[in-house]
Amino acid sequence: MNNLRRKTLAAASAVTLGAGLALTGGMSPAAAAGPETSYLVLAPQGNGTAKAAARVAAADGTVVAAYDKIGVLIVRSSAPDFTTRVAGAGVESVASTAGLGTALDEGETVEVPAAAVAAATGDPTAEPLYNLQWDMDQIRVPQAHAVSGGSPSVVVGVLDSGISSSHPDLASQIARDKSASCVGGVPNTAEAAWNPTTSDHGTHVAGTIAAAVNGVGVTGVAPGVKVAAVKVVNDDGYIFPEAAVCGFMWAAEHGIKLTNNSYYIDPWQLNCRNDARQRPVWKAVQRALRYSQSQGVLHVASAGNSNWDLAHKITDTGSPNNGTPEDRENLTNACLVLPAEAPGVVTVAAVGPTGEKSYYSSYGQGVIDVTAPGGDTRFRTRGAVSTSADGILSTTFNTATRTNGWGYKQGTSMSSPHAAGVAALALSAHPGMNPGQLSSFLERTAVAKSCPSGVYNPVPLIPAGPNAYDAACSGGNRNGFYGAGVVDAYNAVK
Ligand SMILES: [Ca+2]
Ligand SMILES: [Ca+2]
Repeated sequence: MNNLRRKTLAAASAVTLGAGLALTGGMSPAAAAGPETSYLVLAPQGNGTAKAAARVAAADGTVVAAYDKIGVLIVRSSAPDFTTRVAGAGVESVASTAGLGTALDEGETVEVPAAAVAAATGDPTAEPLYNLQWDMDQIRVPQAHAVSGGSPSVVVGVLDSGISSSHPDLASQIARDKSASCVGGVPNTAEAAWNPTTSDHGTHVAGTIAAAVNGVGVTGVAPGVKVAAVKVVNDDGYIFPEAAVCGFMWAAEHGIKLTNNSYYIDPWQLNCRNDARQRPVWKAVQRALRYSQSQGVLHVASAGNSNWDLAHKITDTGSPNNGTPEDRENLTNACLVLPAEAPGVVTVAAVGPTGEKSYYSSYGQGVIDVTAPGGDTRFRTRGAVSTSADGILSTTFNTATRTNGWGYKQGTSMSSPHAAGVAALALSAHPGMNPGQLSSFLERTAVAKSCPSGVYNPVPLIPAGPNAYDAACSGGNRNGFYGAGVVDAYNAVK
């Protein structure tokens, strides 16, 4: 169902792009016959993009963004034969990004009524909704805040669907001068551009990282730090590669030392490095990540909600549920979930209120680095019904009524920002750590958790297919379910 919806939305998106074609000059009549498509054009690294840009123009393409430092051009063209025409000296590779978008796995939001305003005390446990924030107790946020709630010089880039800048728990927390929309691959710093449109996913993520201790609503893991809205999700819920590249480069060039990435490639649209059409996407993302890491940025990413063993993809024999099963035999570990599986990225799994792996959380020995609370609304009834209070409570924005509020969501989308928040506390307490040091510190201060014995299935009553949520954990102190362990806010600052 989800996949069908995503494909439908992708088609709708292409139509919209085509409608914008009339505004673009320089098209020959023949070229204008095709729908406008976005491309990543990679130049050989280290030689600039001038030659590639000239080839793009000659092939009836328009450069909409040039990332010279990594040799990547974001291009739009309606020329049906653009890919073949642009090839030549100065162009290393080219890929259409159509169909390679990533979609947020957005669960339903369960809103709660706004609570009465209480006096701000600086104590997170005094926040009106704190008694619903089991996640903060689990990773020892109150104990951490007795030492430090973080430094305002630390800015966490929230690569997501935007942040509501009018939210009473977030308005004071946003680094507006470091916020932008990267939708389309080009930064747009207008405040309206980086506010939410059709999704409040980013608003929820931002609240987990840094909701204020202000006597209103909830607390974030690191209320003393700032968040930057870096909008990469388009109105259909897709993150196209050019938006992600733009977001990584934006962070690198705006002093953002940490980013949270609660999105992932659709399981049927993995970026396979051994696929000629997808390899340029992998390379462009890899170049942007490497460059940003060289500028001191640590990226934290969600592992995904497919209960997938990411270490053994070839054994995954599931098919797309839209009626077009695909041969999964060729999906080896050459195919990566991006950015979660890119080198140097902190890969985060999820646990529920009991501290056990969330039923949906993907896993994998050697892939998961740490885990964090993401909620598990099914374990309590063994899958029979959903219990929203076992999700993660954070800030919300109702996109229908355009009103701010608080509500529950669950997913590795929610666990990743807990890890990013702890990393932000760590960087506040121990400034100057480079991305590798910070990543190691996050792992070292996590609380190790052993594998459960035998086959794990926390929700046996979910009738979603044979063994839908079975999972096998392997490894010792560091293992496939929990990585180095559950992040710990107090250990990060004490
Ligand atoms: Ca608050
Ligand atoms: Ca990793």
